[in-house]
Amino acid sequence: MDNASPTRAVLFCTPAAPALLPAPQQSDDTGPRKLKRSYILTPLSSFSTLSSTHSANKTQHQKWKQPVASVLEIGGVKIVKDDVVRDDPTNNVPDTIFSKLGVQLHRRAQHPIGILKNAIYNYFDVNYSGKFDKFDDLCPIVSVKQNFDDVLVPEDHVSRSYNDTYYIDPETVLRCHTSAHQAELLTEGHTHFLVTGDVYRRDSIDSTHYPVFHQMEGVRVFSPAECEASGMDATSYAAGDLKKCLEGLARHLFGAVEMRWVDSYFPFTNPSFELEIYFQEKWLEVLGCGVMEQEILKRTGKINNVAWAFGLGLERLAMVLFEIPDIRLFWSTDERFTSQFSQGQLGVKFKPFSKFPPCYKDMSFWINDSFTENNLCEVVRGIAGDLVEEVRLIDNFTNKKGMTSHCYRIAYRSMERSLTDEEINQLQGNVREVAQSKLNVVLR
Ligand code: FA5
Ligand code: MG
Repeated sequence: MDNASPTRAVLFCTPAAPALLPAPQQSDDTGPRKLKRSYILTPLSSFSTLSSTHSANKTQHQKWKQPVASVLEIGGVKIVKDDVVRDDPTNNVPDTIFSKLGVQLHRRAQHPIGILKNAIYNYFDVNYSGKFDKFDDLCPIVSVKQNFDDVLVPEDHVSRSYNDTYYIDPETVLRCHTSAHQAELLTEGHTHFLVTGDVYRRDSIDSTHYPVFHQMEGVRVFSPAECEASGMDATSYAAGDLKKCLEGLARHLFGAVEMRWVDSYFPFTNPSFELEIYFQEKWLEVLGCGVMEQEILKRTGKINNVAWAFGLGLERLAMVLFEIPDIRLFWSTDERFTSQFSQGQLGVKFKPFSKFPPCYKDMSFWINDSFTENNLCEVVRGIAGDLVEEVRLIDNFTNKKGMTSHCYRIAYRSMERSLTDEEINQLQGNVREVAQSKLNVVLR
């Protein structure tokens, strides 16, 4: 999964091996942050009550929130809010996340995510003469089996924890990747397909991470005859074809751009790779991919085949393509953002309409064994919504008594207006209060 996320990095990432570029520099996603965490594997009670009582949006900042309907329909499935957001220890879906269900930015032809999706579809249509079946309306509520078991994610894998994934109940989650649909589509007999959808993760907060984002999954199954005709070993053939396909896609989208392949690890592919693009002076991970594990093919009735699969991070690609500096902007309904993009237009570069200064607030506290950064981020998002730009650990020490202190720097910034001191102090006050009461940390 995304190795930028400290929670997932430990299991999903192996050291970098550059292919397209020499002299790898450390990517933003592979820094020391990945080592600093311990994980809780038990359910946390829902933060939904936090977000409703302390939300900044409840006061004067309605603009930042999409309206929350209580019944939605996605792909013909009716979704009732009370079934998704419940005050129950096995449910950790907050209101703020429910409000994103059904928005489907990827199905809006004028939105950067929709424009990008269509450009990728176009690449596949042209290069594979319409062979790839496309799905972009599959329901994001999936079973634990679909999301994890079917793609061979081990029972004790960190991504299954309540700290990383939004659970509706112990058997049902908001999909954390579009790979959740691989097995069902293979079983239905599809051999070339693209699945686009919104995915959900409890994650850190910064300009390239958001708890809801969009992925596009691609799968291509080769017949035994195709592999034989290549004269190569089947896995090398599929891996070579995969890289060629994705490098072609990158050229189609970006023309010349600095990129590099990095060896990686996913439970569902072997070998596995990630592609990084140089953006805003850092290496940005934009996709994961690899040769599908035989076991997945076997279980779906394909015994003599080889396949490749990839999962693209659409926001990350769109940030590079349109020069969008902050991932929160994708959710902006401000006309100064939305009016800059039109259907089919790939060459547009986003013009920042204003740059308001960030306001930083530090917060130090003694942690306990169950403290996690994702839980803190969930508290901060529940209170400040999209007014929070970044939550960063800036100091960490353990005293002689074995007590560990963390200091987090929270950056507040609206992309649309100036925030008043009073407003920020109130947000920070709420964050401190709720961190203390819900996370049981001891403020210093
Ligand atoms: C996966 O989700 C795999 N399912 C991808 C895959 C599919 C691998 C098929 C092999 C075969 P990962 O967690 O790395 O991998 O996420 C894929 C991409 O999603 C990342 O490269 C990144 O571009 C994007 N991404 C991950 N987390 C976030 C986030 N919080 N916000 C925005 N984009 C994200
Ligand atoms: Mg990754």
